[in-house]
Amino acid sequence: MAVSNTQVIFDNLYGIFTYLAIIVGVIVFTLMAYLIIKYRERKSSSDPEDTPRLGRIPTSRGHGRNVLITVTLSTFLLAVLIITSFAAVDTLFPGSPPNSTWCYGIASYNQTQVAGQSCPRLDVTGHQFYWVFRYPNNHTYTNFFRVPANTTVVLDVTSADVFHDFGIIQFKIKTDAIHGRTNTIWFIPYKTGNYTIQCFELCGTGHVGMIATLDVMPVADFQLWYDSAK
Ligand SMILES: [Cu+2]
Repeated sequence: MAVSNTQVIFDNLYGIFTYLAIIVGVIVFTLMAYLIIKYRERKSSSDPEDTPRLGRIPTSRGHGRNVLITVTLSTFLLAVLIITSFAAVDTLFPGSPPNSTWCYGIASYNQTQVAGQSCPRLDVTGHQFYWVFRYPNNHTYTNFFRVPANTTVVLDVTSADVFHDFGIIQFKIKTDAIHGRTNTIWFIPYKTGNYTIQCFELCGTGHVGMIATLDVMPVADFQLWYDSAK
């Protein structure tokens, strides 16, 4: 079962690349084997009429149709890959994060408006060498944060010092954390449990230990935890 919508988006994209690669690979290698066998050297072989020879201008070999077919197919394949890739990027990094009806009805953390609707929206700050998560109620947590499942979560990521890169491994998303700049990412977690956050930008001697945990909770549990947070 998928753990987040972002995982689904990347898995689908990866699937398209993989299946197209398999189809192209099978066609190319089958054709190659067929041609190698068909045109192999035989005792009776002689060079065809239009074989290039030194000192003779090559004649047209009349393969225009083959060229047209291969160029058309390649263009089609590349168009599919380019369009699906840009569609995925456009979904994950929109100008403004998407809305979610799931955000309704949980009043206490509904403090941030995203295009007319509320979602849990946290400030994430990278430090050498830890992550700080700030909720709309100004409570902060180090190397740990919680969100409700099946809810659009929006993270505004920045850095307090050098370049970091915030990534949630299982969700397959990450973004640079840069001082003086905010990069926004979003996701919908589907499955409760703990997930690993890691820094993906070599940021100093403690970089390797710059690991945090995301705890995805059932909505009601999250509500209780959030309301009791002091
Ligand atoms: Cu770092």
